[in-house]
Amino acid sequence: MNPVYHQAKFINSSPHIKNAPADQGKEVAFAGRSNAGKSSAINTLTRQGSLARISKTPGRTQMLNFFAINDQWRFVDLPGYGYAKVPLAVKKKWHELMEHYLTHRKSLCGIILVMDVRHPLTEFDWQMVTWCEHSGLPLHILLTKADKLTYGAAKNTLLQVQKELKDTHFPITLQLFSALKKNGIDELHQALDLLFGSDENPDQSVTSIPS
Ligand SMILES: Nc1nc2c(ncn2[C@@H]2O[C@H](COP(=O)(O)OP(=O)(O)O)[C@@H](O)[C@H]2O)c(=O)[nH]1
Ligand SMILES: [Mg+2]
Repeated sequence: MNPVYHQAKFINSSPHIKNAPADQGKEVAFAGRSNAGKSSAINTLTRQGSLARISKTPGRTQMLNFFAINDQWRFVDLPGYGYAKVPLAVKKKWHELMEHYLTHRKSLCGIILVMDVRHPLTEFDWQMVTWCEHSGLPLHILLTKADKLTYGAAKNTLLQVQKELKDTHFPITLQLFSALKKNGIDELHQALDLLFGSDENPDQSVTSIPS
């Protein structure tokens, strides 16, 4: 467990990259289909019940939601994708926004791809895997809602997904997760520590500031 993630604070929401926080330090992005469980995963890993708004209406939140962990590290909750009822124009806009964000954001240091364990590796998930592969971005996959399956079935899915990704040529790690049962938090914290590329935590290097 890394308590640094518990201090995450909301910065802002924006439909454009131009309102994003300054492109410095390091940023980890949470991507995945609408309703996959991105916001719930952020709330669970930060131990903050309503930090990222949990939407019951899929496809509603076409926003980049930024959170500060400390003055160097951020999360961004990316707009969901793959919701069939979204009009074509919205899908096109989403595609442009994502492409722009993923190719231009210098502080982006890794992606957490959130998938519902019952529906892994959709066409959109593969697109994200391909984008990461092209840009050499490390990827960690969360197979969430693991509570919806028996442990054996969830484990089988994990192995199956691992097998399907074996031919990709960049670092991918994956795990089971449940926001409901709060399972997999330690593993997720460790994956985030690796994505942020540091066991040296900027906060821990400052012991105390004399007054
Ligand atoms: N059973 C279960 N439901 C979950 C889990 N994570 C999210 N959900 C539910 O799935 C729905 C979508 O979650 P949300 O976090 O808003 O997904 P997002 O659109 O990817 O941000 C909500 O109704 C959540 O309560 C989980 O681990 N287990
Ligand atoms: Mg959400």
